[in-house]
Amino acid sequence: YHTISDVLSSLGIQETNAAYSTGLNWGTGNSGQTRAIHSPTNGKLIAQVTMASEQEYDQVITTAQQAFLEWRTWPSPKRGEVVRQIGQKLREHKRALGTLVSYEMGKIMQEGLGEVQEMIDICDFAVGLSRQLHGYTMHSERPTHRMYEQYHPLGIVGVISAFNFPVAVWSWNAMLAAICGDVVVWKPSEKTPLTAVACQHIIQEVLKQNHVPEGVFNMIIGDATIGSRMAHDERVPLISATGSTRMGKKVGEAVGARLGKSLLELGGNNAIILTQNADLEMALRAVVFGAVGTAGQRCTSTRRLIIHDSIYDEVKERLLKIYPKLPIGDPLKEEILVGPLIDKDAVSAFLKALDEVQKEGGKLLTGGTVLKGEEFATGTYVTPAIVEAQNHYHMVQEETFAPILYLIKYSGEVEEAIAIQNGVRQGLSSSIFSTNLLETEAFLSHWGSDCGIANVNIGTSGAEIGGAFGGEKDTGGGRESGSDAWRFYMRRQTNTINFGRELPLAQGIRFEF
Ligand code: UN1
Repeated sequence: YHTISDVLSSLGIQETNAAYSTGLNWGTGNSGQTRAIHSPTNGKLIAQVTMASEQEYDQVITTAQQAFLEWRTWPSPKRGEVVRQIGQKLREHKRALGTLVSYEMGKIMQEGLGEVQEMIDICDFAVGLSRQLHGYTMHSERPTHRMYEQYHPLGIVGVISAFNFPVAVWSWNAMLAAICGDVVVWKPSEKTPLTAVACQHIIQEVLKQNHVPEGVFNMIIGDATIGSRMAHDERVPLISATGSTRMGKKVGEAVGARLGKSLLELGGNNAIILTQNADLEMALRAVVFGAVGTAGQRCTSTRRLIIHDSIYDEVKERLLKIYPKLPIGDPLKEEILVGPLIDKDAVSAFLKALDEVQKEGGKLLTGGTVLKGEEFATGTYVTPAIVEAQNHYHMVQEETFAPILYLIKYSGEVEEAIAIQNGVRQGLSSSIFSTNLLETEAFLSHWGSDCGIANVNIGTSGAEIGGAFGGEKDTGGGRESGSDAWRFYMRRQTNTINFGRELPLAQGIRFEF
């Protein structure tokens, strides 16, 4: 593609000013509140969207409710067939959508393509799953009785996604929800609405051709107001939200107050442990990808490096050789490894964190500057930073969504490193590099890493969709994508069937009259 308008027209997008989509139809918005979207890569205006009004929100929810009544009656493999075709469309448009992700969000092209690949992967996964939404059968304590459980569709799933994975997170939720017989109302991040508009365009034809009712895959443009409305809305039994812990607590509270279900995928403060038995070649590749990949804006980004003191100086020296050479710039250029941050607010947060951590005693070893010059005129390009720090520093305890890597030293056994790694409020991803089985197994044991993801000789980011994705503590406890995460998108029903001519009571209770 030569220009972004080539990309848009290859995706069939003429108008970007949509406020909502019901899968088949679009609404242009009547709130009068528009939002201009500028690319963090070059500051150019790429789209103008309109915030959906309260009335439009209600309209979408009503359409979704209607759609659910029909969609839930479709056999799951038939719903899977629709998802299969969506996967095919994503394959066709992988390059265009990946480019748009890169342009709107700022992640490098390789990662933009990777994100679309994750969408394709979850489609494949969901198609297979559509034939195996299974429950258990149990033996009854009563004669001529049978017990089993079934999973039934839940209703509307509200999906609140973040800017950093503007489209993949939707697909992890939406494709599972779809085969489960649910309908989806997606509120993309207000920072990256264009890629969401693109997704709705990509699926639209498939939905039409398969006579999927209007309202199964909905998208609504809005800010926190719409998110909050959805969280409080009893018509939405499940809210799946990705974003900061602050946002997640609000959503969880609102959904909890009405006893709805929430699936929260919140902040991480992910660490890699390097023991004296680490293969440093492998480890350094993982550390650098984890720390500067997506410019440090993944929830799985590596934020802390916990290094045994016997190898500390060597690791530090080698990182300090690699960092200054990292190619920073336009993420659409192939040779670039570090793109911009999402916006200037993110840059301020980056600078502020570095400032504060130095006040606490942290030592800035490299990076931490905002790049200047014509190529970087947006003011969103920064040099990834490495800081020597201690785990208890206030800033080290926080998730700063930017490329800052904290080096932390430990000197004892692996247990000491694990205690440091666990010594934060978040619990998303974790990793150890060691070729010593005693160390790696301790890390994976009951008393090892307390995170939802614990890797050995692999970094903290870049999980495959086949596993359940999510974390503990302040990360929110939700699990999305693979394994049996689908169960959360359904309601479980236990059925007991008496095929005899007596009515024995459970627990042997006698009740004669
Ligand atoms: C996120 O940052 O919100 O494991 C998700 C990873 C990716 C997903 C990250 N598969 O880094």
